[in-house]
Formats: sequence, structure tokens, C-alpha cells
Amino acid sequence: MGKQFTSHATGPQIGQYLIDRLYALGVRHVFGIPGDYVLGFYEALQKSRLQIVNTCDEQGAGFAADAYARVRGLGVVCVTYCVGGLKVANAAAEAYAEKSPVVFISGAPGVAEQEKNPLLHHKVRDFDTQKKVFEQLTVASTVLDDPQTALQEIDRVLEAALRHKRPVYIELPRDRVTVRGVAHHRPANLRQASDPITLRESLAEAVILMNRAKKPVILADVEVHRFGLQKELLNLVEKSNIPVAATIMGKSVIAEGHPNYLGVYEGAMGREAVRRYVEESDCLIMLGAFMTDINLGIFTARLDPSRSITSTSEKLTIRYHTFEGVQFTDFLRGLLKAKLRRRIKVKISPPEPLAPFHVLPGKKITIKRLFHRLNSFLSKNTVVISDVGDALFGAMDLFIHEQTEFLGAAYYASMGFAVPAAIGVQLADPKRRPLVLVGDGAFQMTGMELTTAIRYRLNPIVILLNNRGYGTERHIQDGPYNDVTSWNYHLLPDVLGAGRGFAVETEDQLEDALRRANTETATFSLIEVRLDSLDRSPALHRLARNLAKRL
Ligand SMILES: Cc1ncc(C[n+]2csc(CCOP(=O)(O)OP(=O)(O)O)c2C)c(N)n1
Ligand SMILES: [Mg+2]
Repeated sequence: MGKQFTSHATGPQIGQYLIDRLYALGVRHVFGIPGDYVLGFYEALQKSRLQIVNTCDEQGAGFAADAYARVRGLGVVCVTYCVGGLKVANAAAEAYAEKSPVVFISGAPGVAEQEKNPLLHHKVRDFDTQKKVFEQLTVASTVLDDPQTALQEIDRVLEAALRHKRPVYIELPRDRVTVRGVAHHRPANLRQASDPITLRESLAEAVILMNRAKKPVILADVEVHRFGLQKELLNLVEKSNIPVAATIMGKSVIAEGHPNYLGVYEGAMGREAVRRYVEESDCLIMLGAFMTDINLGIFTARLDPSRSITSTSEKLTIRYHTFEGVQFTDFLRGLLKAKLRRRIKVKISPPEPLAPFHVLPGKKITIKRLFHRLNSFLSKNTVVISDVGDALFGAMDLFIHEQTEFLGAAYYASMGFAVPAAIGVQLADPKRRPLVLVGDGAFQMTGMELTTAIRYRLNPIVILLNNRGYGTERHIQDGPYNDVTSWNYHLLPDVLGAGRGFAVETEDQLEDALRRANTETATFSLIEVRLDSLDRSPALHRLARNLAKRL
């Protein structure tokens, strides 16, 4: 431990204050792996009302905390200096790119130890190397080295995470954990207000456009979820009767069974009926949209700005006019209060495939049939979590019953998200049972976090799509570098000491495995589905076909 440091401040201890603020903001779990530079803070955590969740690897902690934040509003990772911190840098990048408010806490050598720049273990170049890396990956960062400002800094950084829905970084030198900080005045509400005149103007222009339109449509995206505006969206849809589509990142911001719901819009990757409706609209209201390549069906989307209203936390544009200083939340709430024409409900064909699934005994399972079957397997308390690859593309066509029951890293797309995310989701909301969809390649990266599920008594159902390789890449350019050595995945429960494993090759075997996974609720189930290495989902097939048409 570092040398003792005494402060004359009379406020709470710095470490304790951080814990109390996190608790007050709704956090109950902290994901991570300890190390000597953070052991003092782990001790404080252990004595607190927050539960430490040990993962196998820091990356697992990062993804779990990201998913926890998406469900609960704030997630926390706590790791040791550099060896831990730099391992979660990728998860911080994902949380930044996909707008997830995660607090990354790292221990560090004590301030006194850092004097004269000694070569202490875990140091990379300078003592602030890790902080500099995280400055690039977060919206706010701080080192709690000064008791005069430490408590205020904690508040500043946590506010930034909540305001921007993006990650932040807090470094806590080990000789500052129990040092008292200077108490400060904390303003009750730091919410940014919109400029009232600009807000009024923008709403007036939007309402004229919406009321004049013959075929308006709402496209709901990820920020509706991150800013907790699902209810406002629902009210807007029900008040105006305007049909609504979601993007893949925004999938499930509105219950997919809602009568005004069109389906997932994803350019050429989505269903043709949805695509036509959205692209033919004379007033496209895009709410919280992230114009990413995957969201836009690898740029096959045809969205005309001259007919669009685009509101996000970063900007508001109506046709070619840009409005400064209008908050996304205020704009959406403003629309709710405005005089919007109520329309006659449009008749929409329900998202397919809702046709009943009939098992063909002995028939080899395909991805298409797997997703068709999973459609009716989902229940009201399932959360679907998709990893990168065909697990994500195939899930596009799944019918998600309720709000916020679909999670995926559909933009940053780092493989290995789904299994650790299931841990974060279920700890954030124990009523939910995660259904993880993961490729064999991604599973080999973080699948061992199933041991964490055992330790914390979680029971995800993991569907492992085993096509013996990086299937998505095979369709772009193939070579032996896309091969993945197959494991006896279904035997993993024997190694881990708990869980149920199933190897599935035919439709009746799948049926049996799903039935047993459903009744086995005490532990996780791992269902390895053995697929043809060139099999692909209908969504991936649609994309390839539509792209070919455009060549
Ligand atoms: C961490 C990481 N490394 C590499 C990639 C590039 N990549 C995108 S999809 C893919 C293949 C995924 O394989 P698998 O998980 O088996 O899913 P499949 O495509 O076979 O359905 C790879 C390697 C990535 N997205 N993330
Ligand atoms: Mg694969």
C-alpha cells in the first residue's frame, strides 16, 4: 500500500463518496477484477451496498457493465491499473460508440508513490498513459488525486455520463481511497434546457410538415432507448396514429406487436414492405437515429433529407434547416403537446415469419428454420442478446414482444459482447431470462464467462451458431483464416461444473433442447446448433441479393 496521506478536509472519504453517489444513481453491481492498486477500493466496495461481480476477464466485465447500463441507466466497471484498464478500453470504445453510460473506475499507484517517476509494476510509459487513452474513449475523465476537488470531480464526471449517455473514466490513486474530501454544494438538476424560441420555431415547422404529409412515418432509433423516451414515442404514435418502424439498433424501442408497428427498416437488408413504406414517405420523422452503415443496411437505405425531420441528442434538422440548442427530449415532448392531425390507421402486414412452425423430424437444421423456430420460443420475459455475425442479422426478423427486449452491439460490432452482456442484463433485471445468440467465433472470445453466470446463479439460454468459422466473412472473402477450430461446446458444462449442454443437428433435436432449456431454470443452457458452414440467414441473403441487383 502507498504511504499514508492525511487531508484536513472534513467531507466524506473519497472512495466512500464515489460508492454512495453510484448507489444513489441506481447502481447495485460493479463488474471487474481486482489488483493491488485497487484492492483498497475493493475493500470499501465489499463493505458497501454494492455487489462486486467478478468476471473471468476484464473485457467480460466491460461488456457486462455496458449491457447493465443499457437496461438500468448506469453501469460500473472497476479494474486495476493498465493491465486491467487497457483491457477494458475496447469495451469503453463500444460504450462510447453506441451511447451507453458506463463508469470505468481504475485503481492507480498512490500519488506519493508516483513522485520521482519510479518504475512501478503495470506502468506503461508515464503514469498518465492510461488516463490519456481513456480521454479518447470517454466524455469525461478525472484523476481523484486532490482532496480539494475530488468530490466535485466525481459529480462532474457522473453527470456527464448521464447527460451524454456515454462512458466516463475515474482514476483513484490507492492512497486517496480513505482520504476525506472537501464537501461542495451540489446543484439539484443539471439538465440542459432548450432555447425556448428555437424550440417553438422548430416545433412549428415540424408540425406543418407532419400535418401536410400524406404518408408520414416515424423511424425510431437507439437514442429513444438510451434517453428513456420509449413512453413518449408510444404516446406520439398513439396520439397521431402515424406508423412507426425501428432500426436494428433501435429494435424493440416499441413493442413489435404494436398495431402501428411496421417492422425493422434496414435498407435493402430489411423486409421489402417496410423499406418501400419508409422510403416512399413524404415526411420521415427520425427520432434518435444513428446513421450508421449497418443501421442503413450497409448504405442501401434511400432516405431523402428534403422530406425528413431528424432529431437526436446532438442535432435537429428539418429538411435542410438546422436548429441549434434544441434538446432531443424537449423536441419529442413538444411534439406530444402539439396539435398533430390524427390519422386513420394504416393497415400493415405483420412482420414475418409468424406462420406456425412445424418440426420436420430428422431434417438437418438451417439458420432460417432456427430463427423461425425461435420466433415462437420467445416469451414476455425473454431478452434477446445478439452477438456480431449472423446471430445479429438473423435476429432482425425475430418478433420481440415488449419494449427493450433486444440488445446487440450493432454499430461498434465487437465480437464477444453477447455472453457477458447476458450477465449484465440479468443482474440489472432478474425477472428477465436472456436468450443469447452467438457465433462460434465470438463464443470462443468470451464464452468462458458462463462460469460467471454459474457463480451468480444466472440462467441464460445460449444458442451457439456453430458454422465452424467466421461465416459472415466467408460471404465477403473466404480463406483458411476464416476457419475456427470446433470444440465440443455441449460438453462445456462438464468442465464448468454446472449448466446443461446440447448438441443439435436436426429439427427434432432442437425442439428437445429448447424444451429442456425452458424447464431447466436453475442454471444456464448451452445449445450448440451445428450448421452448414455456408448457411446464412434470410436477412444476410436479402442483403446480398439486393446488393447484387444494384451492381
Ligand atoms: C473483436 C472482433 N474481431 C474481429 C471482427 C471482424 N468480424 C466480423 S464478423 C466476424 C465473424 C464472426 O464469426 P462468428 O462469431 O462465428 O459468427 P458468424 O459470422 O459465423 O455468424 C469477424 C471475425 C469483429 N467484428 N470483432
Ligand atoms: Mg461462425
